[in-house]
Amino acid sequence: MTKTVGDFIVARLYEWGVRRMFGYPGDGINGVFGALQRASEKMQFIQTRHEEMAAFMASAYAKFSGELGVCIATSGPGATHLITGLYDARMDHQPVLAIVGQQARRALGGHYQQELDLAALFRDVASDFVQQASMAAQVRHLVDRAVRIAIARKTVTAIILPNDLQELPYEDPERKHGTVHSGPGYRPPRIVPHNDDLKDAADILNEGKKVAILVGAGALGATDEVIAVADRLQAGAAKALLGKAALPDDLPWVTGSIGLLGTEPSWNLMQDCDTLLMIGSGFPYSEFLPQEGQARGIQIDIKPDMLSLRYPMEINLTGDAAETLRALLPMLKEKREMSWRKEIQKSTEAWWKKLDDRAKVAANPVNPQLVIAELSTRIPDQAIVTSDSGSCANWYARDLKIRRGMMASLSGGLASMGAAVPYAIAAKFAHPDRPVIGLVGDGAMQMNNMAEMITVAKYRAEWSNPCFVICVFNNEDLNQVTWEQRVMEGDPKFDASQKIPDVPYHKFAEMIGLRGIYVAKPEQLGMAWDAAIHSDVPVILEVKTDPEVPPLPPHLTLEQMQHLTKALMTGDSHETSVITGTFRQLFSGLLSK
Ligand SMILES: Cc1ncc(C[n+]2csc(CCOP(=O)(O)OP(=O)(O)O)c2C)c(N)n1
Ligand SMILES: [Mg+2]
Repeated sequence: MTKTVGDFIVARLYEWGVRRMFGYPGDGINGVFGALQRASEKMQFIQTRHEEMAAFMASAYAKFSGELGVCIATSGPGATHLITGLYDARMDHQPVLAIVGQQARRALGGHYQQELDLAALFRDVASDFVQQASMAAQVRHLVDRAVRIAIARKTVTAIILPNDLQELPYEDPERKHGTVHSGPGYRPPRIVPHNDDLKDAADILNEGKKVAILVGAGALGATDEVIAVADRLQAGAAKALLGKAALPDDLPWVTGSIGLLGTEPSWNLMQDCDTLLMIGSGFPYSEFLPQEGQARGIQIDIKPDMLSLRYPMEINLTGDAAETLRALLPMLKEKREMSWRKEIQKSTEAWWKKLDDRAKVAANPVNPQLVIAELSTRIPDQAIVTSDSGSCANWYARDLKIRRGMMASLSGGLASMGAAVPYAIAAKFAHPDRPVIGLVGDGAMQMNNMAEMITVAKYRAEWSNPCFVICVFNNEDLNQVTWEQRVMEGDPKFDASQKIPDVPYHKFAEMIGLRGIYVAKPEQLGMAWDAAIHSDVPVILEVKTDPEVPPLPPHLTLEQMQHLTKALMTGDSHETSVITGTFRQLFSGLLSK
């Protein structure tokens, strides 16, 4: 059979190393799906329930595998559905290629059914490269450029394919004027700053008496190097949300997460340091970093546009985190003074103890922090953890103890709801032999994650390690925002927008052939986690959690406290229970600051 444009595209992606793509069909892209069927021994198509989920999976697949993530959808609504997941990849600097269908070339411009201006639609999210093909001889360089740009710049690219073009015979470009002759292949460069610049950075680090390190996603491949540098400088290290797995939490000088979802020792670390070394992080909230002028700053980032963005740095180094730190290490002097690190270790130890105590506070019915505390002691080696946006992201960031060898991620820059299950599915396709655990709020579960459990049921037999647990925090509330409204705006809980229906998530799991476990008593949690982690069928572990346990920043400002008091005094439906009970106990620590 003659090779079609669709066949060529699939074969060229294979040549680039692509082995699977996530998506959903439709007549705008049937020509490529025909090709996928013909190439099914080489290229796996993974069918999701919704195109947004396919794009989240492509983003997470890139995060967990380090390879290009590819998603595919039809014209019109298929293409528009992709957008949120693509922005997730873009905000978190992941290489993702979107392949989308379009109406036939002869119909374009005719207000035709499902005809949208897709190049305009993708112009922002795929601003590095978006092209609509119009000729068979053009698709070779479109694929080569879209893939090379996505992986080299760690960004999103898009190719738009009119449906009639996909079925035409493929032709290589002729050898004549006005043709493009591209080839596949890319070898990433070694990116290390100049020695003189490293030396300048080393001088500052050597002079510092209280060095604080902040790591982000860019440091995920540099664990050994960060540890070596931190030890030599007697530094403490905080972790931005996407850098959670960059350092294990059992190191006594690792202060945990930073920011609104952060910890007290991370706050103290930044407040008291005289030198800040920031590695591979775009952590957005400058108010959690040292005050301008307080600390001398050095930043390492592979993306120059991320430098000196959150704190005015004295030295801005463009480089790969591991390579740069390796080159820097021999220039650093062993610090003899231990008091700064001892201080950090003391406040970190006290903080873990405080978290332990908070998790044990009685709640109605289950304290959400206890869910994570019980997981932390049981989480299997090599596990991959994903979290949704919502209050569980606080517990994930703050309370979950990550060990060496684990991976963890979530929708960071975009902070979108509806990502934890597609992220977990992508983790399984990237590493079928590893246990995967997702943490999801009930609102996020209802949004899209629930439907994606059907995808789990469809593909679970392919995963060699059966451990796949989605833990749903059922608090019948959009809790993160309820607290934000109370604290940031001073508004009482707005039941119309915040309360959500109670749904038996565990029963849904059973209906679709998975296992459901329901916990409404704190003493059942440990056994429930054990059963879920060791189940040979994917599990929804539904826990009835208390919405009145506040997922609040480590240090409330006076203004925020005033807002909160106002909210509680002006008719919050949970006024009584909030002011008494768990709230008071959990707040006692914060209020006394
Ligand atoms: C797509 C999207 N819509 C809205 C938001 C704003 N938002 C952030 S967290 C949250 C509440 C999440 O509720 P739930 O999933 O039940 O988790 P909870 O906070 O109750 O634990 C909302 C509405 C968002 N981040 N993403
Ligand atoms: Mg909720």
